[in-house]
Amino acid sequence: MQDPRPDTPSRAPGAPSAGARVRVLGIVNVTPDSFWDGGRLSDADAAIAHGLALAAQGADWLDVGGESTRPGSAPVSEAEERARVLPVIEGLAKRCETPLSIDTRRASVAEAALARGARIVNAVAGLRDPALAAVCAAHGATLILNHMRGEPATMQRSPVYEDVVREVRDELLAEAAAAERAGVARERIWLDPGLGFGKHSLHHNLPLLARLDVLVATGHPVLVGASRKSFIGALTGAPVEARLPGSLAVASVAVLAGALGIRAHDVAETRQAVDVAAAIRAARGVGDP
Ligand code: HH2
Repeated sequence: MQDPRPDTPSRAPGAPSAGARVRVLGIVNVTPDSFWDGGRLSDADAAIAHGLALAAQGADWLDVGGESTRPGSAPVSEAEERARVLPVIEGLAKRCETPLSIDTRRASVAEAALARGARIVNAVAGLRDPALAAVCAAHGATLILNHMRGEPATMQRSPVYEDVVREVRDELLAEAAAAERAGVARERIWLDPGLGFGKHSLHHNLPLLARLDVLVATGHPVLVGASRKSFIGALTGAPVEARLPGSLAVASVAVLAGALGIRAHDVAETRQAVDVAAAIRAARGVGDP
């Protein structure tokens, strides 16, 4: 049976239902400088074709971004960001049913994308642009709140936390409450620990994954983006082109901990890993002695 609200998981607050479908967000970066796929999609037509291919591989949502947020990256102008993403959103909205997400820091870009058919806002810098929440509310959009400490240009210099798991949860919950006050329905607000965004490779990213249950226990759906990120390289020595196995390991662990969304470059492989992990999670409690 078709899910009547394909961009919102059906689950009671407090815990993921065992059978909830885990969303795979396929990444469509229309950027010259993203850390893995930068420059591959040279124009809107190439980006649209890539998005359609990811949808065919099993992406539930397509996440279109026009500004790299890799550590050390420089911001792009609003005009440039709009020119990169809006034709792609428009083209994909015409050609496929897969819900589209706009990965942006700017409320103005989110608004323009929603007006052209996007249904989800991936607020990669959270509510640093506070107008983002009202824009989502006005469009009935789903809002992904990603945790970011500092700015991409400098965020990896020396991030400091006393208790990274508690601080990330509390900062995300404060933003979720602000989004609710602006009119976004609670069940449409997703939380993302923001792996690599102002986080030390191992001291911060690993505890956030090991205690993902703390975010899941908030009752908000949780999304995790680890695809090919540098902490996988720090753990394994693998260069970015060889980090798919580590990315699949993180996706599986996150799903077992209750994540309901995984953001990924490699959709076919991630789909399989996520479906297997979700089936194992659903079998908890079956056949207990
Ligand atoms: N990671 C990146 C970008 N957007 N959004 C969410 N919600 N969670 C993430 O972990 C996340 C994100 C960075 O990855 P990528 O888009 O591949 O690279 P770049 O920022 O260099 O474009």
